Amino acid sequence: MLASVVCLLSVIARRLTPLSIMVRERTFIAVKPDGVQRGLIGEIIKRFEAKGFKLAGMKYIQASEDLLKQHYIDLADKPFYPGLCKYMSSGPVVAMCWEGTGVVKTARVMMGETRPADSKPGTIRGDFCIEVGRNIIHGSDSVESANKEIALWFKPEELVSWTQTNESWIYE
Ligand code: IDP
Ligand code: MG
Repeated sequence: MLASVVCLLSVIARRLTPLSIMVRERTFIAVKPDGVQRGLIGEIIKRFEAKGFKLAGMKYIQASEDLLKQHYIDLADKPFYPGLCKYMSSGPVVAMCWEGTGVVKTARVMMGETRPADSKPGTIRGDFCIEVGRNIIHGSDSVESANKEIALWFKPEELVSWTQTNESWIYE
């Protein structure tokens, strides 16, 4: 019952709200240092862009080990944590915020599994890498971690709200 009321309200809200000002879900994606070194920035961006997701923020930075320690804080007790933070801060990364309906989950599907060997061909990790410690891309694993990661990597003014003119060809 509650679910159908929520569904009805969201349908009404969609009818009343112009597509361009609806805030859709956001996720944090990063091309890791190995992805940058291997010349895969364009290939990765291309997939999200072609899918129909909207770029809300992007920066090219060499992140500090402190930022990476914070970013991967949930993995602090893993044996690979120090090496992971070092690898991630060893060269520039492309940090991005992508927006769209269901983008958190869909981006994870597009990325493939954490272990490239378990990733299907057609996914980013399935197509371009071999080892878990060199898996070229990061993507948030939930809406909650996406919000935390976006706030960690971007100041609010670095995120752009803009109208994607082809939106009505991507969403009904
Ligand atoms: P995810 O990137 O698919 O979300 P997580 O479990 O959150 O995977 O791990 C974060 C990152 O830590 C992985 O993308 C990978 O680079 C690294 N990592 C995970 N497991 C291992 C491991 O067993 N050895 C080395 N690095 C690992
Ligand atoms: Mg993760």
